[in-house]
Amino acid sequence: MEKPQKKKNVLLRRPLVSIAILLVAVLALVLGLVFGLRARHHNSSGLDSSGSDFAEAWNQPSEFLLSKNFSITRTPTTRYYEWTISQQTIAPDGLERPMLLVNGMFPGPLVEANTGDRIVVKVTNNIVNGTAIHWHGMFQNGTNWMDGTVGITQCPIPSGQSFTYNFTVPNQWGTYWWHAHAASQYIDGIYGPLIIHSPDEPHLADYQEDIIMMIADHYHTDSGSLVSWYLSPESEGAEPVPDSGVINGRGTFDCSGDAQALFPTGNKCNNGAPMSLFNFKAGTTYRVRIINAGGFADFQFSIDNHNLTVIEADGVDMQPVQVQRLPIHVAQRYSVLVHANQAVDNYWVRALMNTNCFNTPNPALNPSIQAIIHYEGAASTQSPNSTDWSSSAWVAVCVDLTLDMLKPYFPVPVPPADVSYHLDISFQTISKDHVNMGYMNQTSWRPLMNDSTLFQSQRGISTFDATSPSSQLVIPLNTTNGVQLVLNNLDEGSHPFHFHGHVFHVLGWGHGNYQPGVTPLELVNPLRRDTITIPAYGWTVVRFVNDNPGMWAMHCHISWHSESGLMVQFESLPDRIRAMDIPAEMKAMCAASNTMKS
Ligand SMILES: *[C@@H]1O[C@H](CO)[C@@H](O)[C@H](O)[C@H]1NC(C)=O
Ligand SMILES: *[C@@H]1O[C@H](CO)[C@@H](O)[C@H](O)[C@H]1NC(C)=O
Ligand SMILES: *[C@@H]1O[C@H](CO)[C@@H](O)[C@H](O)[C@H]1NC(C)=O
Ligand SMILES: *[C@@H]1O[C@H](CO)[C@@H](O)[C@H](O)[C@H]1NC(C)=O
Ligand SMILES: *[C@@H]1O[C@H](CO)[C@@H](O)[C@H](O)[C@H]1NC(C)=O
Ligand SMILES: *[C@@H]1O[C@H](CO)[C@@H](O)[C@H](O)[C@H]1NC(C)=O
Ligand SMILES: *[C@@H]1O[C@H](CO)[C@@H](O)[C@H](O)[C@H]1NC(C)=O
Ligand SMILES: *[C@@H]1O[C@H](CO)[C@@H](O)[C@H](O)[C@H]1NC(C)=O
Ligand SMILES: *[C@@H]1O[C@H](CO)[C@@H](O)[C@H](O)[C@H]1NC(C)=O
Ligand SMILES: *[C@@H]1O[C@H](CO)[C@@H](O)[C@H](O)[C@H]1NC(C)=O
Ligand SMILES: [Cu+2]
Repeated sequence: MEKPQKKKNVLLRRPLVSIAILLVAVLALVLGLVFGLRARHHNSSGLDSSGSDFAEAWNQPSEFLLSKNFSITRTPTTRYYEWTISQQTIAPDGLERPMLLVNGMFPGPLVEANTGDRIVVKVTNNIVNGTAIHWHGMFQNGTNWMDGTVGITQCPIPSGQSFTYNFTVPNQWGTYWWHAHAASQYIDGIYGPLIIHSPDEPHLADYQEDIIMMIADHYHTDSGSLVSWYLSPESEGAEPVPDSGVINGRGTFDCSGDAQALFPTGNKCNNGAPMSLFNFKAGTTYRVRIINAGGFADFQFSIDNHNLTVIEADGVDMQPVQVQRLPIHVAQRYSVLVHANQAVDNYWVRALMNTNCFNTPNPALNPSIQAIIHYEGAASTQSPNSTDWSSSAWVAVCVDLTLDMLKPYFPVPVPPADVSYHLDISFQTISKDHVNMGYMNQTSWRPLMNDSTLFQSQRGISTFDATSPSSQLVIPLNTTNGVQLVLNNLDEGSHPFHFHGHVFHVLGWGHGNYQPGVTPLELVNPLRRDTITIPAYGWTVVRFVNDNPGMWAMHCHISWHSESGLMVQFESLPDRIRAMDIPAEMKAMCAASNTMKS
């Protein structure tokens, strides 16, 4: 066995573009033979109809305009949902492709609840592969097995079977989302918003309307094929670059042009695919919940002529801060207040992909993903002629807003660190097969196929011995106090790291290696959130309280990177894990689940 070789430079990750294009073309050809039903679109009636003259505009799912009728209360309720996951051919950006959808919808259905409620979702799996649904940002305190993470908290729900997720939300509110956490499946469409309300939200009185904008990159090839390519020598470590993007499931793609060569003529492509449209009333203040549900791209979000006032990040209320352009990386969420204080007209919503952070260009990609804001009373046939904010606000690198900008509304004391761990994030090429894989220290994660580390921990299995080669880097945490993590990114790309079951205090980030004692850490009311971008060749120091028993994943949320191994697990309070009463049916799913089909 040869020693793993550190990736040396940028060049190492540059692929032979021609091979990539050829491969994509072949895949598209194969997939192009598949045709099926069109997705059932969300019911968009009941919206203000004044925008209906936009021949091409698409009224986004009506449930994404949060209903005024939803009662925000302290009285607990159980919210029931029944979902069926199936494969269907739809054309989110005009080009048809098979996608994986919940109840035929893209994005999937809204989950909406109050703090204190119970959420019960019966998931029926009608696709060929096993699946699981993760409730992104939910603490799952006492119900770690409901976290929906394949190989870590459960085995996949086998094809043809159902599983019911059942958990409470006792102490959090804000903007979350749900998505498949089995291989790269969510990239193929299995995602939707998860909104928790509370009468205790500090900004509740500051807006009249509450709407969701889910932005995501979009690929024309199914993610399983893209992962196979990415984790092969051909990619030379360069991630698949999106073909387009969507806002609430809608985007546009130029079917003519050079791109045509990439797609078989049999693949139906509609050049006039409609964009999402949002009706605004002059004088109204909107809470816009922006969710990056994509797999790879970091976006810069803006609305022409309208300032954005950030009031929430990842479910944590923020002191209001005004921006014109908001960087949002994969899996992050923000709420912004938008005051409809401009002339009655039409305006562009812009989600610009930061293509600087891609290794290779995709000539077919228009990185400006757009939607329309239509003021009531404006001409309803004329496309917006508004212009983008000046480029001065553009940030060329893929990093978050600076820490001084994001100050939590409710301070929480930073716990003293009982223990501190240092983890290196890197990509390394194993000489034997020349595949560039993601590593947390010297471990590249692979999911257990017929078991989960949670179940192993419960059985008292200590496979997490650093001396034995393993695809699982599991850090046991016995302390009930604070844990500090120093995350050093040795890679040329930035990585949006998500921690399941927690928000972390973000004490600092910067470029180069973290030098203890040199860069001061912020210990007074630092940012708290569940997904933080670790800068390229940079570091981030976080702290969290280890008060939530379970096996918790912490991983890069770029789907290609988690699939290539950028994942570590924390085994929080092992004694409490042993005492957990995990439903027997979950263990039963492991027996049947060793079946990922292609
Ligand atoms: C769509 O919504 C309208 C108004 O809420 C309702 O009357 C109609 O039955 C719905 N249609 C479908 C297909 O659900
Ligand atoms: C809200 O409730 C009222 C009264 O029950 C009903 O008429 C209206 O259609 C509801 N609106 C929505 C958006 O559901
Ligand atoms: C989890 O629950 C325990 C009580 O069982 C509580 O002490 C702790 O603060 C909770 N943590 C979170 C993150 O909800
Ligand atoms: C959800 O869990 C609660 C608490 O364990 C239980 O009482 C309830 O029956 C469960 N609901 C379903 C539908 O399984
Ligand atoms: C099923 O899973 C395999 C292995 O991950 C993957 O290659 C394949 O594309 C998946 N099939 C579908 C339809 O998602
Ligand atoms: C945006 O904010 C700036 C700075 O506060 C202010 O000067 C400007 O008038 C605002 N623009 C709009 C359209 O509200
Ligand atoms: C769009 O063009 C019209 C006609 O020239 C002009 O009156 C209007 O102000 C423009 N709107 C914006 C947002 O620039
Ligand atoms: C990860 O590797 C670094 C550098 O070798 C080492 O200092 C650190 O202790 C390792 N972390 C863990 C959790 O093993
Ligand atoms: C899981 O599969 C592996 C090999 O595929 C096998 O060695 C192991 O016994 C299986 N474990 C269980 C619990 O079925
Ligand atoms: C954590 O506690 C377990 C017993 O509950 C013990 O076996 C283990 O050594 C402890 N680990 C550490 C790092 O203290
Ligand atoms: Cu990453």
